[in-house]
Amino acid sequence: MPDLTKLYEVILNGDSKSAIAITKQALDEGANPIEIVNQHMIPAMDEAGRRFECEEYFVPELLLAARAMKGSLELIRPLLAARGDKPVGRVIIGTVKGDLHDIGKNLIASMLEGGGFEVIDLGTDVSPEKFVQTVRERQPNLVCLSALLTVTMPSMKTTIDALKSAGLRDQVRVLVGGAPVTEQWAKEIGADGYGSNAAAAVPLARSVLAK
Ligand code: B12
Repeated sequence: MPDLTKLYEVILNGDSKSAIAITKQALDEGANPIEIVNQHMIPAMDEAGRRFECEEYFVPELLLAARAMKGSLELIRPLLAARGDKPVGRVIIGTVKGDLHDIGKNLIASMLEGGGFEVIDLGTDVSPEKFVQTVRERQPNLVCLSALLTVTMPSMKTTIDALKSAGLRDQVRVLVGGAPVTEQWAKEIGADGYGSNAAAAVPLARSVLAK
């Protein structure tokens, strides 16, 4: 088994090539994909964020770290998303308007796919109008909104309000998440649930749909 603490270091240093090589070797040798993500990859991104806050890192370093993380995740995603035939529900997911962060959103999408959901991923910087249009066209059971910036959190409320104005709010459950998002915020904006991490996403999605 490769030294996975090295994965943390190479992601933090933005070394995609090494990140992919270590991840591949670890998976080949039977490492648990979720543990690789939670114990080594996410802590590396948290440290990159801390350094950014202290002005030790700037946007280029964040971008390199994100690229290294995404390279590793490409290998892990198919393992999270392996599922059976019959979808248990349809989900529309996206990062809200103004926000370009998609690593966490992609992880949630993979976990939901792995949990048997059909996932329609609208990407990043998704306008309320786009969510409304897709809900109308695709009739999902669940809408998942992600935001990583305090300044884009209000876009979650705007999106929920747009679903209400379009008369679609009663047809779907809405889940919200992302580093600055809280349970309290979810209640304030009228979401049906809040999840703090990828592991919580599937049980949360199932439980809100069962209500
Ligand atoms: C990587 C990164 C970037 C990359 C993003 C690349 C990409 N493709 O995603 C780049 C370089 C582009 C970037 C840009 C910026 N960033 Co940035 N970024 C980060 C960083 C370091 C990591 C984010 C990440 O990927 N984490 C790992 C993933 C796995 O975690 P996650 O996203 O939180 O997701 C998990 C949970 O939150 C949850 N979840 C997420 N979504 C959802 C949805 C649902 C429904 C559920 C249930 C759960 C859920 O589950 C996920 C998995 O466990 C964070 C710091 C941090 N620690 O968060 C800063 C951070 C978010 N960025 C920040 C800032 C300020 C910016 C910029 C404004 C910088 C600038 N001056 O340009 C720009 C904004 C660009 C924009 N318009 O969006 C600040 C935000 C501060 C704030 N409170 O608003 C942070 C916190 C850094 C800091 N400490 O200051 N960034």
